[in-house]
Amino acid sequence: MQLENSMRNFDLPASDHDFDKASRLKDLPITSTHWGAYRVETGNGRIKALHGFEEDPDASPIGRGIIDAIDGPTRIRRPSVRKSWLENGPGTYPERRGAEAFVELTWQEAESLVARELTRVRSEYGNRGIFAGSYGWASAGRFHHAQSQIHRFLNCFGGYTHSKNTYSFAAAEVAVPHVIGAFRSFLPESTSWPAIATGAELVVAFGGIPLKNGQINSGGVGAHLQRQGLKQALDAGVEFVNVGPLRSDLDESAGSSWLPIRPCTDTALMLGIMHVLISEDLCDRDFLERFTVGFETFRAYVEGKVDGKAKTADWAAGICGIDADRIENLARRMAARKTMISTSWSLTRQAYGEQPFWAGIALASALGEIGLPGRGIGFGYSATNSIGGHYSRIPGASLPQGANGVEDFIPVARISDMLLNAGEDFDYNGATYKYPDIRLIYWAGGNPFHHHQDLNRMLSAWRKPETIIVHDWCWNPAAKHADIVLPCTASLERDDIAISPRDPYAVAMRKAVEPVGESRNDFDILAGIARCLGIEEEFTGGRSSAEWIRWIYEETARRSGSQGAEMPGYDEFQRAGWFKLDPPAEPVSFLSDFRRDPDSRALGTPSGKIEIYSETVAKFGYADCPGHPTWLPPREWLGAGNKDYPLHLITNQPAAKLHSQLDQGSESRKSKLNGREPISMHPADAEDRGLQDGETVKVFNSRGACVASVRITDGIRRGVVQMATGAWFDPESPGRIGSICKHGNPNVLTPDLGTSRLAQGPGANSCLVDVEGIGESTPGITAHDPPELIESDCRRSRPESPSSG
Ligand SMILES: Nc1nc2c(c(=O)[nH]1)N[C@H]1C(S)=C(S)[C@@H](COP(=O)(O)OP(=O)(O)OC[C@H]3O[C@@H](n4cnc5c(=O)[nH]c(N)nc54)[C@H](O)[C@@H]3O)O[C@H]1N2
Ligand SMILES: Nc1nc2c(c(=O)[nH]1)N[C@H]1C(S)=C(S)[C@@H](COP(=O)(O)OP(=O)(O)OC[C@H]3O[C@@H](n4cnc5c(=O)[nH]c(N)nc54)[C@H](O)[C@@H]3O)O[C@H]1N2
Ligand SMILES: [Mo]
Repeated sequence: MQLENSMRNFDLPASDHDFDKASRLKDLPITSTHWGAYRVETGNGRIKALHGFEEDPDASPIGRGIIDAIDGPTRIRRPSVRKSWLENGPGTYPERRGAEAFVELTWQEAESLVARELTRVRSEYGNRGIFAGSYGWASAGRFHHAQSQIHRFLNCFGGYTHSKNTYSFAAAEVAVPHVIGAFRSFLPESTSWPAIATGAELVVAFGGIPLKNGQINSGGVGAHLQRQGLKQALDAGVEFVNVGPLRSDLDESAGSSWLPIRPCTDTALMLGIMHVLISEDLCDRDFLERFTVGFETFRAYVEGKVDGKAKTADWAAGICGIDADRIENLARRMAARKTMISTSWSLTRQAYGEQPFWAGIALASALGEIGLPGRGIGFGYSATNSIGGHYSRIPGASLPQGANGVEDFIPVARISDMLLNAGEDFDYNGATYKYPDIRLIYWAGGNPFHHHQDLNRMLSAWRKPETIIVHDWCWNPAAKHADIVLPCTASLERDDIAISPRDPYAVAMRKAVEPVGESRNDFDILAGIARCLGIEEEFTGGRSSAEWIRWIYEETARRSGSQGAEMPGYDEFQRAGWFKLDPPAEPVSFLSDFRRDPDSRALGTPSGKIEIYSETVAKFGYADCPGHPTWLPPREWLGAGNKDYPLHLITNQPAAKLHSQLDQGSESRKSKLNGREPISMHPADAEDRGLQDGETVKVFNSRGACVASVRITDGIRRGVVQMATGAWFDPESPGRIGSICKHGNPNVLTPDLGTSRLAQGPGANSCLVDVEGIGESTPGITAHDPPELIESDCRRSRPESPSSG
């Protein structure tokens, strides 16, 4: 059975005979990653194996991907500068970014070069000319966290233009606080799996409960809990409904029913369900009265009093592609049974991505079960490992960032807009702002050539700044498209500490191997540049890495102690290697306090209640985000009748890696088909195009094209195709805008549109394409080849520290 664990303990002994091996593993140094904690086995100065942490019942194989990648050909070994930038100065030949050789410098040269360039840009354009939103997941580890480092460094230098919100769920981050008072701070309060097992009878999961995503938690995972949580609920007899274009979004052995909805139409389905509840008098009127505001305004819209269109099950069926009787049936079952609604984060990453979460909250309110044990609403079960966990959170301290002297910001996914439209206005959450004029981009710990949409548009935006500086450990497309590349260490090459507010484990991450080449910790790179700028003392705070790590632990222990949870002393923690906080006595149910006492535990909304209609949002006057949940047909969806691009492309998270990280490693390479990203397709759509399983195809639309390998499956809705994100961008003609990606990065296809004027979040999942066979003419893949590297004169005459790699 799939649920019985496809990947558990992949390197741990299977039986008691291996007890000796198990206890031996416990003596190995421990580390933590966004995909789990591991015991690290080394030999001859190299990583030999990563073994799942003994506390983890469901260790992720993703970790193995590092073994051949850490010192493989993609590793960046020396500070490197794009040739014509070095020869001709900032701003020259920006169209050669991604297509040119790099000159390898000494650290000393590189540090003073970066310091000079930062100083020049600041004096000519001010600090707001520097963009260091630097979005990205980097690595686990509380101290060597790239964003914390770069932000602290630039704050010491006077500041930088920053970015707000995330690619994960920006639409919810901005919209949901208007509805229930908060969003992100509520995620750790999600109703826990044990509460669902005992309190719910039915879970309706919009976007499913994808266990592949539960492998991950930002900042580190002690023990994976999603598979067990789901199993516990199934064993207790809870029924699951998977509403989504992919059957595999909910474990198929769970016996769940599958409603293969058209992508981007969940709001219409929810409105259809709502209409049934209203017309059959199945709403919980007491709940609506006591705990919400604005239901009557919303109800008038649902009943068609506003636009003359009643949002009946028939109306919804015509939009979402689920039969009206199935919609009615589902609505009645949701009203009759104790129901939990889960809304996948993916629903926010589409045009009008604010609506499905707002509609989901309205629906859960109409059912009247918010705040009851195991019922109500949850945002994204198994989107990451932490959602639905029954555990206590460690109140982790982080590296102090200082204050940013620049107020300018962008909503994170408006980066191309900013670069292409300096000085122009943009809307965001009720106000209007101006895009600053960016001259220098500084990125550490993220990969915009992974995460951003419409990469061809981004390539033209990428030509605007005079200088682009990137810290990374591997020659991924972000590094290849930079001017100055500074090689950082991988997390296994440094001591650190893993603490996340979304996990009960603290892990003493141990340096397992020496840094490859001349790579340095981000902290040391920035300290070196700070020295050239005369701000070293300010940046380091007079502490070494080891002293900072101790400081973070002791500050965390102090906070934890003041909340009544004692943590061991630092030396004891280091000896043991890890520590876990005891779980709370009672399973958590989201908003149970509010339900118990709506007056003293009022929500942070203007009314203190759930705002099904928000006067605040209504007053913003945004046609693309009105004052209550509304069906707004996107430009690209299956109902658009687009004959040129008739297939809806879903670009979801990759199962075998985190985003673009370790794409070059063994686990990710195994997930590819003929070396390229697979594209899943319904048999009927393949037949229409005469395509065979495994065939190489071109996926294309008006924005771009990529090569992929077809995987035929009946586990996908007809008319929908799916490609995971994460394949490194690999243009056939580097530097040329519009060149086909040979490797299958789907962000050459996705639209660069803000979800709405409210949140301006990314809208990747509203994307139409077509697919055709390309026969034998398949271009060779070069995604994982490093650029051409040239040694500088200075390096040749004075080689620095010996290279180990
Ligand atoms: N089409 C489409 N696009 C999407 C999504 C989607 O669903 N569809 N999802 C979006 C989402 S939710 C997200 S969160 C983003 C993720 O986008 P990112 O977070 O930008 O992706 P990562 O590949 O995790 O990039 C992290 C980078 O940090 C580097 N790194 C690791 N450790 C260190 C370190 O210690 N120091 C430094 N300097 N660098 C380090 C890694 O090598 C890697 O290049 O993608 C978004 N993009
Ligand atoms: N293995 C792995 N796990 C990860 C990550 C990773 O890169 N790799 N990334 C992590 C990060 S940063 C994030 S933000 C989370 C994201 O977590 P999610 O947002 O849950 O991730 P996705 O895999 O993009 O989407 C889940 C499913 O939603 C479905 N879906 C897409 N569009 C629609 C729609 O319009 N309607 C419905 N009903 N369903 C739809 C898709 O079939 C998809 O498989 O995942 C985290 N977990
Ligand atoms: Mo994300």
